[in-house]
Amino acid sequence: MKILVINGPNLNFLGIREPDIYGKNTYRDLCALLENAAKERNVDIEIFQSNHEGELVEKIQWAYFHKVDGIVINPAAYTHTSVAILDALKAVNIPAVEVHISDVDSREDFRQISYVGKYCFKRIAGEGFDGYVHAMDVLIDKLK
Ligand code: CA2
Repeated sequence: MKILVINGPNLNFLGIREPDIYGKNTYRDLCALLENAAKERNVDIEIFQSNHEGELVEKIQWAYFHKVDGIVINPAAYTHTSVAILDALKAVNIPAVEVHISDVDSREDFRQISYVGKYCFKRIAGEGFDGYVHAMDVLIDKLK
C-alpha cells in the first residue's frame, strides 16, 4: 500500500513561528513521525510540501501515474480557496483524508470553508501532528 502525504504553504515553517497555534515541533519532526508510523504499519510513504498551488496540483496528478492508493492532505491556506486542488483530487479519484494541525472550526470564519473537503471522505482537525497518523490509519482501514 502506498500513501502520499501532501502539505501546503508555510507548513515548512512549523516550529519556527506561531508555536502557540501549530506547536513547537518542526516540519522535519513531522516527516520523521510519519516515516516511523508508515514503517510500523508496513506501508510505503511519500511526503511532499510546497508553497505553490500548481506544484500541489502536479503532485496530485503524479499520484495517479505512480499507483498511490491513498492521500493525506493538509492544503494549509489553499484549503479555503483552491478549486484547482479540489478538481485535481476529483480527477485522480484516489481516496483522500483532509487534515489540519489546528482546530480550524474554532478559528476565523474564513477557515470554516473547505474546498478540498468536498472531495475528502474524512476531515481530522485539532489533533496536532498526531492528526496525520490518525488520517493514515483511517485511510489504511478504508483501503484494506
Ligand atoms: O491547522 C492547519 O493545519 C492549517 O491547515 C494550517 C494553515 C492554515 O491556513 C489553515 O487554516 C489551517 C497555515 C499553515 C501555516 O503554517 C505555519 C506554521 C508555522 C508558522 C507559521 C505558519
